[in-house]
Amino acid sequence: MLNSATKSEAPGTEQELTDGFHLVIDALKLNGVDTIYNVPGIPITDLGRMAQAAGIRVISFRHEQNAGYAAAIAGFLTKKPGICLTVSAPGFLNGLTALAHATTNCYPMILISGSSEREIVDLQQGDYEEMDQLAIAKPLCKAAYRVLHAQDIGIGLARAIRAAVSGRPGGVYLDLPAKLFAQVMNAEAGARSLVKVIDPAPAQIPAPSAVKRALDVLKSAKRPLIILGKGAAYAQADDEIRGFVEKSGVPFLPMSMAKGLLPDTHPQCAGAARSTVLKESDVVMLIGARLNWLLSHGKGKTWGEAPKQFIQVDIDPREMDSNVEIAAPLVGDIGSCVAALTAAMGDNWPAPPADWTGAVRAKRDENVAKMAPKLMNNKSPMDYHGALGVLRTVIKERPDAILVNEGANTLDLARGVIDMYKPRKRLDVGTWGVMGIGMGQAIAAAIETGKPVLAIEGDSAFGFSGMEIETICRYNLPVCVVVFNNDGIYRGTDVNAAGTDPATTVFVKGARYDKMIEAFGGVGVNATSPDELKRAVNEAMNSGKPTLINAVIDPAAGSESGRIGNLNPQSVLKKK
Ligand code: OXT
Ligand code: ADP
Ligand code: MG
Repeated sequence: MLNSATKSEAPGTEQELTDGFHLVIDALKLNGVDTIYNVPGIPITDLGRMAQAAGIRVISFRHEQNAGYAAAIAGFLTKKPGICLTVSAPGFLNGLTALAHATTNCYPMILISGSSEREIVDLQQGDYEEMDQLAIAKPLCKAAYRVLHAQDIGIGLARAIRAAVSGRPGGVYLDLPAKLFAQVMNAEAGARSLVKVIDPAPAQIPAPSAVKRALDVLKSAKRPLIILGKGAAYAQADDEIRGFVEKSGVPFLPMSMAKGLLPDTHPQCAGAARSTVLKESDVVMLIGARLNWLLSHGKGKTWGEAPKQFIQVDIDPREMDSNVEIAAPLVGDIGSCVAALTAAMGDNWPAPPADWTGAVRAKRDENVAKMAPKLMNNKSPMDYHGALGVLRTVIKERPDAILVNEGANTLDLARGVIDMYKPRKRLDVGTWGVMGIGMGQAIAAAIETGKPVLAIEGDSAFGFSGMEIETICRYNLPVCVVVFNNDGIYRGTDVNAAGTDPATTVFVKGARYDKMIEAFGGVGVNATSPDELKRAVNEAMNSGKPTLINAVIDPAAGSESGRIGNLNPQSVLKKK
């Protein structure tokens, strides 16, 4: 129902009025927006209050970047744009990193920021929080719009929604100057100006000839491989994807956030034989995954000597040939593409050569067997494998729980050790490898799914968003944060030989992160062994109480930059 105010004018000419505040809220509600992630302040404090009063869930954070990461991952989880609301200039800039992150990761998100007065900003006369926000946002997102008149609020939001979710999803900026909120107009005209976006992300059906080409290449393979990326997880075409992969019989490799699309324990899963399948395969089908740095750009040592042909399924035609030649581009939405592939395979699709699938399975089993004993150790202080062995069982017993994960060693080892069983249950640092997504993602995951959340955080990674544990306690969310405390970034053992300052990568030794959450009424636990960790995490996941566990990890256990130390430039001069 329209929110409106009555204004008395001359007797007998009373009319129902509305204003910018109400129109923004009505437009959001009309388009099914039920949650806003925000930090209040001038000029949007009342917008948040009024949205809450109108039945939208408004989650207030301690820092806009975390609200932004929450909105971004809400977009990934729901296929609807996640909404982040910030104040002008500094609040806007704090939210902007998350908007750029959403765009880079293909998550639909809208950053709505209040802004200062155009007349003053454009003459650079020093308004309160003055900044030309639209110009700054433009290069960092998929689209950017400003609304100057109340009657354009409906259209402005419609444009933002379509831009965020259609085609390749991404971040959109919507600039709402302070003056707009108080603009008044006739309530009925206001209601008519709102737009309900019909079919915001229309199906994009692939051309039959492109489907045939892709299948011809796949059929010709002696050593085929399917790589599933987070675009495939985003598409919410879980049954179609599983049906296609199983019908093909081809080994599949899930990228980090595609883990669980099919269970990591599926007989065709090649996650534990990664280097082998990348090197040895002759035909690689990418489904919602880009050939960026995470796949070594499709070339070089990682991919071995064997000549390769690539099939790529993606909604963005410009992704094709971005790094190497794509023999069979298949452009369309993943649900439609995969359904078309399955249909065109017919009933007698040949299984891939048994020597290939057998070799992949053997390599996988060998790696899994090699890792198994490491996961059973009960060392104190813990090493990564001992601690992760416990958490692996926690997720196995609760396949519906959401796992959030960031850090370097904490990220890379957890990715390999913890099997996922269901789609969109693993959320992590994404394409940029960005630290700081942890608490924002954990909060949004709890809010959007209602499921318990386990956040496995390096101690450095946690520090980027740690203050949001107050938010977790305030909203009483079922989030268990486990801080892998190894006293530093990668390791806690570096020493500064040149002076008394600590080395650049180390933190306060023996810090007790568990004490932080106690300040806000949450449960804090110090765990020094896998047994203690197991007890504490099980209790937290069963009770749903906000919990932070300080997991004491051997400071010498990690390696520089985890699994990507090779990306560090090396000085030709001797290290001082
Ligand atoms: O096949 P092989 O033999 O090769 O074996 C592979 C698999 O087959 C096998 N495997 C298995 N074996 C057995 N069983 C199972 N189930 C199994 N599964 C797999 O294991 C190996 C490895 O498999 P994987 O992981 O799949 O393969 P690989 O080769 O690693 O894959 C390559 C990649 C590139 C795809 C993968 O490594 C990847 O996805 N990497 C992402 C890395 C990433 O994004 N890292 C984060 C950034 S690092 C750095 O930048 C950090 N910073 C700087 C900074 C950042 N990032 N952001 C901001 C805003 N500011 C600054 C900072 C500050 S990290 C960091 C903090 C770090 O300190 P913390 O305290 O937080 O963390 P700690 O390190 O713990 O101290
Ligand atoms: P990963 O990091 O898991 O490899 P990327 O983020 O690199 O995944 O790639 C995701 C890809 O998925 C992007 O190229 C994007 O265009 C594509 N994509 C996202 N949603 C869809 C969809 N619904 N249909 C088809 N492709 C999609
Ligand atoms: Mg650390």
